[in-house]
Amino acid sequence: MTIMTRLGLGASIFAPGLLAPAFAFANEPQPWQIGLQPAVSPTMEKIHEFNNLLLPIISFIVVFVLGLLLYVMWRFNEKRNPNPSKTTHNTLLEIVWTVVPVIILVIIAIPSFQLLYFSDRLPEDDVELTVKAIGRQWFWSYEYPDNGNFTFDAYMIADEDIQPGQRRLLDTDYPVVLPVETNIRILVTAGDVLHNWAMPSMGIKMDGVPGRINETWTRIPAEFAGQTMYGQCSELCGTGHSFMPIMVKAVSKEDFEAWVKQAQEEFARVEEPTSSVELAETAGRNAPTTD
Ligand SMILES: [Cu+2]
Repeated sequence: MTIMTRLGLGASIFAPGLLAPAFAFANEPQPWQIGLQPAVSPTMEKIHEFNNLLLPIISFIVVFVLGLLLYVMWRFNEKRNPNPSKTTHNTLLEIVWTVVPVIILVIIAIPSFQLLYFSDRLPEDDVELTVKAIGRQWFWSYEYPDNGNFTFDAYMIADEDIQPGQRRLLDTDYPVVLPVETNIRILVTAGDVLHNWAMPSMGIKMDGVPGRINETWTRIPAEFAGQTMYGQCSELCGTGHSFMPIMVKAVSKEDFEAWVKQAQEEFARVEEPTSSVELAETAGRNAPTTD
């Protein structure tokens, strides 16, 4: 299949988004951005909340320690304090500076572990759609096992082929299309070396390991239908590491059904799976656990 036919299919479904990018909001890195991207998943919403807890704590600690340092430099320098105290122990002070950090760490650890387990995986019965991302040097392959198991590759648009409105180093020739308001299980693996499927606005950063399948999940709120999210491979995987971006297009459930129909024809499998990862799956090894 040529790039042109892929673009043709993409354009037929996403013409408004492709041709009039001014109307399409996109979750992507912004120039001089220091905060987090808007949340496009329950996990990312919780990461925002966690960040809002951490930010005041770390800010206070930084200011407090800086203040102590400045005070010590001012008050106890050689000129102002020529005869230093010979004190070596203060039991109360030592207990306080041990117990207070422990309390702070516990306050951080509880929501941290809650978040870790929340982002880990969906209960098996709640999965409504499974999508598999396979990192390769240097592009991503995607499989939709619930929808006829069609598969396609997503390559970065080269600089010389960039169209107005496309993002350099971020747009791919074919986006990963995901429906909103759907519990989506995302499986990540790799065909050659370590890669990492990272989508900041969804709070996902999942290693793709050859011969293993990692699992995570997302659920895109309805208001993001029609919008595009961008991410990048986040595990150094070779010279093309910077050039295998991830482009997710969120669509309504109806648009997803329509896209699946077209994609099934466009991306129908013509050959048997041959990669080592797929062979391993066929042999029943390394399948995601379903306990
Ligand atoms: Cu990679």
